[in-house]
Amino acid sequence: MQKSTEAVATRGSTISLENAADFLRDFETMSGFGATGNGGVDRQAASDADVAQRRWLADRLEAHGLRVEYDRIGNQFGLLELAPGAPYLVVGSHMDSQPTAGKYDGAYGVLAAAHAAFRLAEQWAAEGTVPQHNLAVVNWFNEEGSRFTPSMMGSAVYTGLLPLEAALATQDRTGVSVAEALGAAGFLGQGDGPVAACCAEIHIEQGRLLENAGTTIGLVSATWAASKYRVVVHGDQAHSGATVMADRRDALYGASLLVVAARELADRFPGILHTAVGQLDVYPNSPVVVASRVELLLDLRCADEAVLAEANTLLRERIAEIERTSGVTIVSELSHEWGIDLYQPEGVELARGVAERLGYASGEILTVAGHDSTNMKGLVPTVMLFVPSVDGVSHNEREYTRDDDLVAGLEVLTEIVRRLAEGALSPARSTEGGVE
Ligand code: HGY
Ligand code: MN
Ligand code: MN
Repeated sequence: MQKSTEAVATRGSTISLENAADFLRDFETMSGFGATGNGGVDRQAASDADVAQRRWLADRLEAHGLRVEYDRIGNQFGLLELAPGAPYLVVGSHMDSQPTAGKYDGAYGVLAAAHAAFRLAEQWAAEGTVPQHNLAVVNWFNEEGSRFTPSMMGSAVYTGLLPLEAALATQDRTGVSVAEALGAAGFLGQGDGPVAACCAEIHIEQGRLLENAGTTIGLVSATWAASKYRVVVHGDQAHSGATVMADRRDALYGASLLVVAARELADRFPGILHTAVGQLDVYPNSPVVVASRVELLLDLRCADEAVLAEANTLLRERIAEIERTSGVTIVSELSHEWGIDLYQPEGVELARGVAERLGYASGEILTVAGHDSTNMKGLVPTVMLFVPSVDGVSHNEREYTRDDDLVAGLEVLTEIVRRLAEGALSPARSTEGGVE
């Protein structure tokens, strides 16, 4: 059900017309950072555009009384501390983007979290309410993993899934490390960041299920599993004309067979296995030379862990076959993986109840993409929400979500943040301040 921004903003909810307009104005400003001119953005982690947008966000957070700090891996937090010493509801997403990508992916969730905090700070002050948890609006560092791999880096370090030293030492393709990039921008903080009691994230779906179902709010119940490989195909440099075919060990030919093999795997398990090779570097990449080395990143996503295991086995078998037939040597390293872990069902039910009370059609959905909440749900109770993506387009300048849906998501997130901060998913705090 699509409701106009007017309808959202006037029906006794936490979002007034003015709030909606304020949010959309901020979103317009935010979309100017790294704007590509075709409606998209290019603001990769710790790039000049990412630095500029982070500084803009810090100003907006401080203007609303939130204290801004950065942890050891550059995660940016806006802290609203109303209950001294209490743990935090960490709510937000990421502002970094893929190259020439969409302006909604991640950024929407950070701004919605900030505006939810702005609204609730006002309301709690007016009511004299001290919530059980403090609020930490978060802009996770390097969720996209385009400049520095792996993806979801900042939340992986925060949750202990990735060692800090390894993350800081990671270099981009020009040899600049995460530590150098963050240090130069002044975002290399101290400490581990706020202690989390629970987490929430809202994000565009990046698929077409919500749009097809006419559903406004996606209640994310689990993540598709993922296996991501870094592969190096080794061949032998040779003259592309003079060298007879039988003498060639063509690394680009071997890599090409692997790209096709990945796609054929997806065709073998239609609808539940997605595969792609998104990055490929050829050496020496010269017109009259047979390539001696190709490095590529191969990505498998699957709705069934047994099928993913079978696909990984089939992939290994195909790699061995390609080595035999093309004379290359293929070295593959599983560089990032996660399973089909559930989001806490009580969080899904909380979100369902809020969406229903606010009059939005909602439905359970799996996320195929990974998110920072993918990491956080293993640490604390986490609620993950989607709003529709028009035509399911994402990681593309044509990425688009309607204003009405953005504001609807903001309204639902604000109410969920209120309930989580007031202890909806946490053990009740006893009057002596302990936990019953
Ligand atoms: O890897 C992912 O799915 C996310 O987009 N970083
Ligand atoms: Mn994202
Ligand atoms: Mn993304």
